[in-house]
Amino acid sequence: MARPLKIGITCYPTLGGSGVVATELGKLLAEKGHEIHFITHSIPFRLGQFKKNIFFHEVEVNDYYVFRYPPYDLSLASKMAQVAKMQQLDLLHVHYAVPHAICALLAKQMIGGDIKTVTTLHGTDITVLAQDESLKDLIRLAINSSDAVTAVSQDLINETKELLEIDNPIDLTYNFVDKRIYYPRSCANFRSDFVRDGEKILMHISNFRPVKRVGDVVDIFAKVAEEVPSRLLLVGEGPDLPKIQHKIRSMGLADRVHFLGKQDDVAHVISIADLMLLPSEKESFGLVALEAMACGVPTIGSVAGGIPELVTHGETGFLAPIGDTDTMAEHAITLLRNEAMYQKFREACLHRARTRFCNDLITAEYERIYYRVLGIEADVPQPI
Ligand code: GMT
Repeated sequence: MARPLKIGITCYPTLGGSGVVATELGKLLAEKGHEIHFITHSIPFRLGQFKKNIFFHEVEVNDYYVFRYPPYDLSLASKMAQVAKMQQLDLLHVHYAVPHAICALLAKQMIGGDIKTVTTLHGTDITVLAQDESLKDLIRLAINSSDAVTAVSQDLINETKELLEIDNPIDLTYNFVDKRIYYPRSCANFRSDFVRDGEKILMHISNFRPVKRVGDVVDIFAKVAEEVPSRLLLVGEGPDLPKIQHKIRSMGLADRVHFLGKQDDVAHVISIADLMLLPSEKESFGLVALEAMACGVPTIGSVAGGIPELVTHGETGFLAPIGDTDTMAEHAITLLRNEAMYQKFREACLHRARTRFCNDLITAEYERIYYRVLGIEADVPQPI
């Protein structure tokens, strides 16, 4: 086995799937003996308690009075360079291109090029930000300057190559869940807080941004609730929440919809659901659908972005064109009414999450990429 590595990880530590994936990856790599240095503006919220091989370096921003906007990006780049030098890092792995990949490039230049950089694209850094002409060239530069670039779905790779005219190879590394955390939890008590007499639970978890189309979630639920006694649980917070609350009231659904706000223990919360709804407009991967899959909960969603690579239509869930809430509701009703079919889907979900998207497999894929860019011969064993 090759020597353990010293890796700097930068991500958005306090929000979103990209921060979750980056933090969980760091924890898993540390368990495997690598030394992990998080270089972020605050402690990643999923980091948990003190762990061996994990270090945290806080980026402090200089807010001198002449600055209208304190230069976080410059402080980050300089912290990356400082930590890389002091800790003799082998590489910097940045999650989300903007601004992290550019900061990594700057850091590399500051220390004279003696470090490798890996950039993981997560979705909106390409599908939203790279559409902005003022950022496009910068993102292209960041990608072309990285020693390796990974993306969380084939769809995101295709979109990145097309939009930014990138010819360099991009590695496909799907997101993953830790099978020691994401599995069906027993939750009878918690479930009975929301439902009675065999009612079903439909759930949606997101940051309530327009791309999530939470209005469609409500429309799907309204159609399902006409046919199957059910409740809708909404988890998370975000800009569209007031609009959604208003929609729910005006459709007379208020007594059947529950708002849970932000939740930390996602595996427990998801385990009480019968179906996950993900009708997004854009979704490079859809981590929440994977978390649901690992807890045995099928997803009803749209065919946006990378969702079809994750959710197998007719096996681990059902997909329909974006905005086609009638078809999504029909699929949900079919599945909820047919117990044998539901159990088959549930088994398929558990199997797929444990085999194709498990932590051991994806962590090994990242390790192979690290050793490759460092030019180190390494035989990272393929997990069984
Ligand atoms: O979904 C979001 O708006 C948050 C965003 C993020 O940066 O955390 O999520 C993106 O990255 C996740 C982790 O790779 C993916 O699972 C999400 O699909 C992706 N979101 C979009 O593409 C909209």
